[in-house]
Amino acid sequence: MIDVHYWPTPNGKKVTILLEECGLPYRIVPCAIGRGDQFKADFLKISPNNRMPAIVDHAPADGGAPLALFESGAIKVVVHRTFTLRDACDAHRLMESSTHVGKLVLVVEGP
Ligand SMILES: N[C@@H](CCC(=O)N[C@@H](CS)C(=O)NCC(=O)O)C(=O)O
Repeated sequence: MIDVHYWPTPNGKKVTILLEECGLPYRIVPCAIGRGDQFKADFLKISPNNRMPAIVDHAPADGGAPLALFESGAIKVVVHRTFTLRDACDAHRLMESSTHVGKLVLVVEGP
């Protein structure tokens, strides 16, 4: 199950809309940006630029350790690839390569 650290803004909805469209299961973890949840230490481990949305996959398909990813563009790449490839993919390689996509998107789009 994927946790989506979320608040109902356009950037948050980009991710949940795609998850809904793909029919992939997920759980919402509220990240109330108005009260400063994005600055909490546990959240900054997931999203070091203190922005939501971010995701944590607690049970990757390859059975490995939990995986975290930030930046809506990178998350959408993972959701799309997961939907396309389902269990045929290596979850760790997918997330690790998408972390680099996330950094690229951060540089291109800004925080
Ligand atoms: N480029 C980021 C932008 C995310 C973003 O700006 N999130 C805002 C809400 S829409 C946020 O978490 N703001 C908290 C803050 O600025 O402290 C993405 O697409 O994920």
